[in-house]
Amino acid sequence: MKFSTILSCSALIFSSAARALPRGFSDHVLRRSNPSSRIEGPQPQTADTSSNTTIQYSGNWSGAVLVSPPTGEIFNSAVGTFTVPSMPSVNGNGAAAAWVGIDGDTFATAILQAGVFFSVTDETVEYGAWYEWWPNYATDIDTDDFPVSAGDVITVNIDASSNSEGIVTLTNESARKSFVINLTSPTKLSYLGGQNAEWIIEDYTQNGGLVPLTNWGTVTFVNASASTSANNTLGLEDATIFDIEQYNDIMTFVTIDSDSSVSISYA
Ligand SMILES: *[C@@H]1O[C@H](CO)[C@@H](O)[C@H](O)[C@H]1NC(C)=O
Ligand SMILES: *[C@@H]1O[C@H](CO)[C@@H](O)[C@H](O)[C@H]1NC(C)=O
Ligand SMILES: *[C@@H]1O[C@H](CO)[C@@H](O)[C@H](O)[C@H]1NC(C)=O
Ligand SMILES: *[C@@H]1O[C@H](CO)[C@@H](O)[C@H](O)[C@H]1NC(C)=O
Ligand SMILES: *[C@@H]1O[C@H](CO)[C@@H](O)[C@H](O)[C@H]1NC(C)=O
Ligand SMILES: CC(=O)N[C@H]1CO[C@H](CO)[C@@H](O)[C@@H]1O
Repeated sequence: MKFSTILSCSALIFSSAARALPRGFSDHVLRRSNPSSRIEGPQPQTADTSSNTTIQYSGNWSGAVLVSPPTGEIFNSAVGTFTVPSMPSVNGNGAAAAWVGIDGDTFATAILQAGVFFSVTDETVEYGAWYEWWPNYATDIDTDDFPVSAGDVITVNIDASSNSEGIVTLTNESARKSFVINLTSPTKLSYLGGQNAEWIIEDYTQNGGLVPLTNWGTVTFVNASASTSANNTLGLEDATIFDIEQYNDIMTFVTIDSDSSVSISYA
């Protein structure tokens, strides 16, 4: 696990010394967001025939993915805003994570991503912000520094300054507080390709196993877009919809509401 310098920002000053051991690590909770595990072969037919949107099934990911940048360009940023959901049901333990990222679908050797996890244990809901450059584990952001609760409006900015460096910014729009961190690729094998940009709710891995998926109701990413090396800004119009399918059950329902918005529901 690599530690990077932490930018101070207008509202919050973080001390790297104070964060030498993030809370998640001291608790031995190792979370990891994974590349999409696309499910190929015969697929259930739930496609909305009134549009030409492509639907793809995954064991892990639901949401919207821009599967490739325009020819000759690469994605170098992705942004989106969502409201942290209140869990509609706390019966049964489970979890999920909402995040914005670059790569990890067809470009499977890297993901630069950040977001919020929500986890239900014994009828208690826990939220936390995190960032990750896959294949590293997610790093939990100390909740004393960046508390997350249901109803918070969070903007996630993922900026790749090069294929091996990136800046992750999470902003609490309600409080105008930001958390900013510069990250570097954990290995030479995890340089970014800039081939995918995505807005996802994921069934993530914790301590080596997939968490049971919790019911988050609906999460809508708004003001969602990705930018490219040629300064093009792309919306979600041509995005591929991803639904989570496990054991032949489709667990999610995803709609692209507009060029800047995707809604992801637990089905
Ligand atoms: C973070 O990255 C930006 C852009 O590359 C750079 O301007 C800034 O100095 C970096 N900050 C730190 C603390 O390294
Ligand atoms: C779907 O694609 C066909 C062929 O390209 C086109 O004629 C039609 O207008 C498209 N439908 C929508 C809803 O975009
Ligand atoms: C966001 O702001 C709201 C309102 O000030 C506050 O209750 C909440 O704890 C903040 N969350 C974060 C992540 O800063
Ligand atoms: C989306 O962007 C518009 C225009 O910048 C802004 O007015 C609005 O507050 C944003 N929505 C959210 C939920 O942040
Ligand atoms: C993109 O925009 C930045 C900032 O305006 C500019 O410095 C850069 O040259 C532009 N790149 C291209 C490929 O147009
Ligand atoms: C259920 C499922 O498909 N889990 C997958 C999540 O993603 C990782 C990495 O791609 C796979 O190893 C898991 O099998």
